[in-house]
Amino acid sequence: MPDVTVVLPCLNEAASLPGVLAAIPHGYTPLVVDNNSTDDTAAVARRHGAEVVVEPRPGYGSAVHAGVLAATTPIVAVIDADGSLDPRELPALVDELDHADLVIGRRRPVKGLRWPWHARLGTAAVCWRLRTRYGLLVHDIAPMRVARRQALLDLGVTDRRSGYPLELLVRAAQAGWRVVERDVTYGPRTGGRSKVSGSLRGSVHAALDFWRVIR
Ligand SMILES: Nc1nc2c(ncn2[C@@H]2O[C@H](COP(=O)(O)OP(=O)(O)OP(=O)(O)O)[C@@H](O)[C@H]2O)c(=O)[nH]1
Ligand SMILES: [Mg+2]
Repeated sequence: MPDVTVVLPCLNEAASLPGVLAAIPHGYTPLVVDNNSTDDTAAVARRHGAEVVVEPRPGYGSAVHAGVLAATTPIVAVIDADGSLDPRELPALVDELDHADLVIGRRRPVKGLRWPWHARLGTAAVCWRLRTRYGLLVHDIAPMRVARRQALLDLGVTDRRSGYPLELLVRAAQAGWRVVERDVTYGPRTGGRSKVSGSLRGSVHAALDFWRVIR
């Protein structure tokens, strides 16, 4: 059984967390990074058996980085805490680490999923750039990913906002990492409110962050 920490960056995800934590594979360690939530995220996480790390610096990348730093296992996984991705699909990604340095999920929407057109278009544009400029054969922006912890830290990703996963991909390409993409199921968030694609502010921030990394 590989030793894996599942980092869950959270900003007000108390509603979705119980279901997400219940789906963490047996033997994997859930680590919730609470990033200034104003709901019960931290208490709910503890009640459902997760370790909680508090990261006051705002931003998705801040939360992810704090989680990877706090993890003590050789392998780390990162997954959204909104219930849209299924932690039960993580072991299949971890298995691929035999022949890869970074294994990322490619979101395949469930039937009828509302996935805003600007989010799809943004993802497609960014991935086209990753393929043509960085030679990475990817079709999604690594919404769910697994890697070896120390190698990930050594890569030195600096973005602390929404650009984190993209910068990770760019640096992985530059470092000659073997990056493997695998289909994962993408459903609706199971509670709480959207911070990125479902919000104008979140979408504009994400687009600016993406552009900074990829231009
Ligand atoms: N720590 C932290 N996490 C964030 C921040 N913004 C988003 N997240 C987390 O990143 C993940 C993705 O954000 P979502 O709000 O689901 O964005 P989305 O997937 O575009 O939108 P939905 O369609 O509602 O799922 C979730 O687990 C959020 O809790 C942030 O500023 N800080
Ligand atoms: Mg989401």
